[in-house]
Order: sequence, then C-alpha cells, then structure tokens
Amino acid sequence: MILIGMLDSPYVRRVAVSLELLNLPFEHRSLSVFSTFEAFSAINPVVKAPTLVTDDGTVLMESGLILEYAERLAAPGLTLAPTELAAHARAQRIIGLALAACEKSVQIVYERKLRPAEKQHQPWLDRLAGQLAAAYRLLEAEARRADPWLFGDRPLQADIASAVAFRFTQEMLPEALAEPCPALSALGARAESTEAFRAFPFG
Ligand SMILES: N[C@@H](CCC(=O)N[C@@H](CS)C(=O)NCC(=O)O)C(=O)O
Repeated sequence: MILIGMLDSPYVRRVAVSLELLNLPFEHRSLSVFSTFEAFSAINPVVKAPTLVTDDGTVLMESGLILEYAERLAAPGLTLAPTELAAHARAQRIIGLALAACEKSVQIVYERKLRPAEKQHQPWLDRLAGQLAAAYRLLEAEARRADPWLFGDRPLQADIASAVAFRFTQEMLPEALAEPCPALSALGARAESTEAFRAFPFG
C-alpha cells in the first residue's frame, strides 16, 4: 500500500499513525497537493490528501473511508474502535468533533493563505472561528475523561483524531485556541510521545 500526502495534513497524519497501530505495512510518499500538484494528480487526478493506493492498485481518498478499508485488513484485536455500542457512539462523536476541528482549521488556513487579502471575507472567518472554538470546547470536555486514553489503556481512533487535530491547530493557528484546553493538551502530548506518532511527526 502507498499512502500519499504530507504530514502537515491532519488527515494524512491520522491515516499514517493508524496504519502503523494497525500493524499494516505501507510506503509513505510525501507529495504536496500544492507544490507537487502534477505528480499528485498523476496518481489521483482529484488531488486530495490523503490518497491511499491499495496493493491491487485501487486509489482511495477520504481519511475515514481509507481507515474503514484499513480496519478490514488488520487483525481484529488491533481495531481502533471500541466494540461496545455506547462506547462506539461516543468514539464516533469525538472523531466527528476532531474532524470538524480539522476542517474549520484548514478552511481558515486556506482563506488566509490562498485568497488575496482584499478578497478575504471576515464574516466567514468569524463563523469558522466560532465553529472551531465550539469543537474544541466539546473535545476538551471529552478529554477530561481520558484515563489515560479516551477509552482506557491504549489509544484508539478517537485519541488519534483528537491529537492530530489539536497539533495541527496549535501549529497553524495558535491564536485560534482562545480558550485553554489543558486536558486536550495533555492527551495530545501523551499521543505525540508514542512510537506511532513519533514515526510520523507533524510537518
Ligand atoms: N474529508 C477529507 C479532507 C481531506 C482534505 O481536506 N485534505 C486537504 C489537505 S489537508 C486537501 O486535500 N486539500 C486539497 C484540496 O482540497 O484541493 C478527509 O478526511 O480525507
């Protein structure tokens, strides 16, 4: 399998860390959707990161769909989802919040970096900032329950998604984290110190 995309993308990073924790061998090609657009489009003409090329040559995109496929390949004991129904629902909620935090952060970064200053729309940026703050407020409340991880003694997808989202926002938009998130910060630091996260560092 080949994973394509840069590790400054929280979506690429969550797939890389997850494949590692699922014990699935893969090659990582660090192509950018911007600076290496042509090379990227030769593999996936839609130019979305992450892209995963399976061993039979199928080209997948969307981190959630890639991870659904990866879970099917992995040994059942390594699954990154809790099995009990209520815990599964809570995990899906946390992943949804983390992905919303990623999406709102990326939208703010694109608005600021890709649009000329005179064309930036402040009401849109304000709306994104409010949505981002709401996602982190709710994630922080969830992270307060971590012991040491969100679902017990090993990191699952909810931990991975929360940690990569928080790191991305910290790196790209530190001023957007208006309210302190001590529990999320501790969870992120714990995640970043693991072997799987250190194998695929931000940036
Ligand atoms: N929902 C997607 C989001 C992926 C995404 O937005 N990736 C960005 C890089 S961080 C990208 O491909 N940007 C280029 C573009 O959208 O044209 C996922 O979960 O994979």
